[in-house]
Amino acid sequence: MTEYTTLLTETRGRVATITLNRPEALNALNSTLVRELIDAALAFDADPGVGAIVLTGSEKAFAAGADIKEMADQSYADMYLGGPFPGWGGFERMRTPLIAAVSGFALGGGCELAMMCDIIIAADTAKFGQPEINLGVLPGFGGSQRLPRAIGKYKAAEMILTGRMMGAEEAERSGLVSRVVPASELLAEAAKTAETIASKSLPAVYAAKDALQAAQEMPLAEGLRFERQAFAAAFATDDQSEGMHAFAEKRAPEFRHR
Ligand code: CO8
Repeated sequence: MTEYTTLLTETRGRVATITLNRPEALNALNSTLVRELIDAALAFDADPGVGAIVLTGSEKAFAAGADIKEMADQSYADMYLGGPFPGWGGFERMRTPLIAAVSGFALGGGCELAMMCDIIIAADTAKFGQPEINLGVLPGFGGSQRLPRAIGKYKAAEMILTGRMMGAEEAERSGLVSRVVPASELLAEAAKTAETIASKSLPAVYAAKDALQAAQEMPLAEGLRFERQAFAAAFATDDQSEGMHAFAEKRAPEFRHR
């Protein structure tokens, strides 16, 4: 297994876990961490033995944002060329479902990283925010686009324009997180969710993730056409046949692709 300086990785069965590990900076996303995160995530994504990935941080911080000290002296051209963080495209196009397990601060790029995941499970201690306005900038990792889609324009505008943080309960009420659990149960709950996903047919999971992504990106009519095609295409897989016959025969399906 590859050794990283800012991450811990492990695989248990079909579930991989990536733990952000820069405790001295509350997991601030510097160029090394981002490069390692993309490498680790893409390696797991390419491994058919991995059916779901849990992404987590420490008890105090999922990630307190992009590394402000590293960014402070960057120019327009530096940032336009990708700043310290080129290569996000690959991360955003991953096919394996990602579950963010968030405890403590998820701020700025940390909140945006969580929003790049498919599911966000939050500890009751989690705090989400886009405080970039306090630094004289605005969200730059997708926050101004994903946050309003998740929680609506007015709440997103309040957070982005004032920099106010949102606690876990408010985040759940607002639709930013999938579920809130006691902090002590966070990793176990995230692992359980990941194991459930990883037990399904991999082609069906990939297609469902694609369709969910389409819902974020396409107008309704186009998204519905995408879904109709994807649904029909599922009938070209042996897992569809197995899944439906197993139901009729009152037994658990034995998916070939998982
Ligand atoms: N960057 C660098 N270092 C950080 C960061 C950060 N984002 N956050 C915390 N740290 C460091 C602190 O400087 C401190 O280091 P040191 O001990 O050397 O002084 C250490 O972590 C511990 O932090 P604090 O002492 O501040 O801990 P507190 O518990 O008092 O406060 C907070 C915790 C509230 C989370 C506080 O640290 C804070 O406000 N952090 C900054 C949050 C922030 O503004 N985040 C947004 C950053 S900008 C961004 O994310 C833009 C993303 C878009 C990039 C697009 C590129 C293309």
